[in-house]
Amino acid sequence: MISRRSFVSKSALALAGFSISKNSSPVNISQNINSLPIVISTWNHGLPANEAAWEILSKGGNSLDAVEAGVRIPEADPKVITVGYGGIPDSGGKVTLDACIMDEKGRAGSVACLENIKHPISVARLVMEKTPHVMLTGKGALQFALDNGFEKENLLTPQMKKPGRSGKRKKAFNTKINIENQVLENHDTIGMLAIDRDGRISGACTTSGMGYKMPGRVGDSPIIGAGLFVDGEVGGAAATGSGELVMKTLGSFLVVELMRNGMSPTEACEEAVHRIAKKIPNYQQHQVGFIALNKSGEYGSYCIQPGFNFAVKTENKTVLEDAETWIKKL
Ligand code: SD4
Repeated sequence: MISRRSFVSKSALALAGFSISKNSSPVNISQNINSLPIVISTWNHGLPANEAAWEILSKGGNSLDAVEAGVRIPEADPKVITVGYGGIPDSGGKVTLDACIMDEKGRAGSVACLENIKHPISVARLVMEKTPHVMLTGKGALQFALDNGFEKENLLTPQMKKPGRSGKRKKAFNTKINIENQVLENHDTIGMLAIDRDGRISGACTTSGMGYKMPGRVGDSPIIGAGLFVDGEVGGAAATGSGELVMKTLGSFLVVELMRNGMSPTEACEEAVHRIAKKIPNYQQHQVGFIALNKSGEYGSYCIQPGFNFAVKTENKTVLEDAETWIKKL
């Protein structure tokens, strides 16, 4: 049965000239809901990240350059302890980074378990642009970065070395993972989606991953289709939260496919969260949040439990919005 919100939204889309398809042909986008350009990104560190992206978008620049420049802001900021430099280490005390990037042509690049490089997103972009591959990991990714002029840096900040943190390290990650209200700092990957003035959509996702994770663990963030997916004909989606849940449901790809078949961004994100709730036992002990942006500039988001917000920037709007949540419905 179709919900009222879904019906209203689909009717509005139909009136706005969208063709709503139940098969896999792309949504026909004939009108912009938000003015372009537009950029959206996860969590409150998305606000300064969006500003950096906007610098490029507002001058008519490419969304690919914009998302890279945008997410480099939290990557370089030691106060953001879940992305890049200053990120929470793994249980062995090492900061290992995951990132990926994708453009409207379906090109994609990714790095996983990368150490000692402050801007994994820029390495991911080079993987996309300079290699025949999509993903490089660990030592190979580091070597590739060094070969391309990146410098080796110590990413473990004094704050992350403090003795008070060793207790947390011992607990590691073995029981329940990323329970938002128990491990407060254990979230905050940045996922960013942008459409430039020419209608090109790109996305980027970068993280130090789950805090105190097992050495070698890779989450959803560098996995194309899980942490991020972009289809130039439809839109894009990005995920944050417990990566394992997103990987098991290929969340971002799912959101984009649902939009292709006529759902609004919010409805698509809700359905992806619903899929997790249906398939994954104990999902209530986790947080997962999705953001999505369709080609028309319409955006939306949805998460498992309260607490997830995302930043939006357009010509007329600079806001942090709370995502709709699933748990309140139980
Ligand atoms: C991961 N999804 O490594 C990342 C962590 C994260 O909000 O986004 N937390 O599983």
